[in-house]
Amino acid sequence: MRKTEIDEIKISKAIIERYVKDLLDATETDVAIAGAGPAGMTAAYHLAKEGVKTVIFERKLSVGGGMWGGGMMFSRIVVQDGGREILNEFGVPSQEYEEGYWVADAVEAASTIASRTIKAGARIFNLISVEDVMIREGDRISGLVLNWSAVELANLHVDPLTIRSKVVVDATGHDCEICRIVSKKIRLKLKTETGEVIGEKPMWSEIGEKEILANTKEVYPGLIAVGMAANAVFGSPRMGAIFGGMLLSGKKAAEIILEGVLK
Ligand code: 48F
Repeated sequence: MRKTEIDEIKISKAIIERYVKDLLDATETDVAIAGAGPAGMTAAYHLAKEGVKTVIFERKLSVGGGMWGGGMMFSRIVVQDGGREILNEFGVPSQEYEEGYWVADAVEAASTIASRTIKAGARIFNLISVEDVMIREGDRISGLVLNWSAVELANLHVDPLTIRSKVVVDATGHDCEICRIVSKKIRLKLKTETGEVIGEKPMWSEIGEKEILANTKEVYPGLIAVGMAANAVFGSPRMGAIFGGMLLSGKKAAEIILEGVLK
């Protein structure tokens, strides 16, 4: 075994240098995703697996979004047959409760999906919030404007930095924050019925899960909505602690990007 003296300065330099190297590398990427919930991570996994340079920025300390807590802090999630296939792909075990209702451990699901996403080659930066978008080429989202979440939390007046990407994915969940930013700054231009964020409807799991795949699409040139953000921007219901739609939506977003925008 190598005998190494522990030097605090070396530790600091190692952390700073490696982090900055990775962050610099992320300043020009194929796909930039806001939010590391189940939908954002599933999209990133399927993109990275195909060799697409993919970066996720997550506001919180932890990744996994609303998955950890299952339903009302009972940390189990339910998926249907289609969602189970994706859990299987990730290597997350599930048990059939009743026909078509598969139950998985929320902590195992969130941690495994995160691990597989990173191992597939996607980079996740936690503690960074997306506060704006960059628009170029006549009207196309072409990057994200970032700041430390600590800056946001402390309400400090600190200017952000920007990264460039060919495609941006709004995976921010119920608040569909990126769509709201675009809607606020460029009025009546989203590809929704009203041109604005319609907002999610009350709980209806059946319809919410059905509509999420149709809602997973380009909502503004260069901006794809995924997961709960897709239902929120297009005005579909929420669905509660059933997560199949989130996983399927993430996979569909990756397919749209692979087949369309990046071709
Ligand atoms: O909320 P979240 O888990 O979204 P999702 O992947 O899944 C939704 C389900 O969890 C649940 C549901 C199931 O039926 O309805 O709600 O669509 O994950 C969204 C992530 O985005 C982060 C947020 O912290 C969370 O981890 N986030 C939100 N806004 C920003 C952000 C932002 N502006 N910048 C960076 N991260």
